[in-house]
Amino acid sequence: MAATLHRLRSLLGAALAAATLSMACVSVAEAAPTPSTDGDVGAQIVGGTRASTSTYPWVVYLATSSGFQYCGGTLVAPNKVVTAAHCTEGDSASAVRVVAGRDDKNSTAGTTARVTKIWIHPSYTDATRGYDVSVLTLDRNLSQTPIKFATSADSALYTAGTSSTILGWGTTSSGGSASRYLLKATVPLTSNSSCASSYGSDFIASAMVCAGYAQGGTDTCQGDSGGPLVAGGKLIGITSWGEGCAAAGYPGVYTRVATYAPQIQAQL
Ligand code: 4AZ
Repeated sequence: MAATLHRLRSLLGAALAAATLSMACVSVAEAAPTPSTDGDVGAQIVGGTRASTSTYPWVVYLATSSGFQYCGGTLVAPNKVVTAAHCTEGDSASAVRVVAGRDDKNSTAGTTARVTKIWIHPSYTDATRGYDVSVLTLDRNLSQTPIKFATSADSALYTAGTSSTILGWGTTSSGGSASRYLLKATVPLTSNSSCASSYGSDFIASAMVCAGYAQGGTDTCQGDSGGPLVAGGKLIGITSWGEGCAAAGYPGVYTRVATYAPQIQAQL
């Protein structure tokens, strides 16, 4: 199964391949419609709609030094971003940029920060083994408002059926093009037993939480990794992995933030 899992490096790999081919610029713009912010036109993340960083100020994206967006992240303190370990594995801090306050990747809105430190959970090896969490320290305090993250006191937020929000600039279909704009969607959390039925022993309930409709159609996708899963006004998950995107019977899998709250807190 692991060979069919789609993760962030597919997008960064595309960027690096493009650089190798000496393309002057990697265009991430879609020819697709450009629905107005918070409208309901178009089908994006997969099955989502446009959102504004004014409404979700803590959602950020990770970019290469040439500006290519390859992952998401969440501001949890003025100079700290939570993302996925699989987004930062092998990176040097000096190569990573964090972009805040920019809905449209083809704009210069908001702020681009540099990264001075990358912390990766020391037990991380592969997203399907858990520990898919990383904390970035920025070179400045951002003006955007951070969000609180779930702790062991927030177990109620993980109840099956809880309505959660996913956000990102990733692809709008599995293997498709990345979104030019920030997109959002609402998905219900699944039960642990349901997610175990989907993914077998790759699903580790203590380390992960799943979200999506049984019939599929709405999900995070490539390039959304590292971004937020939010419920009850808190960061409860980090976009991590899944079998394709938005497929019936295969919900998205998210790092269970409450499990790693002590390690995250120790980085703040
Ligand atoms: C990715 O590659 C990715 N459908 C993120 C989430 C999911 C699949 C892939 C879940 O970033």
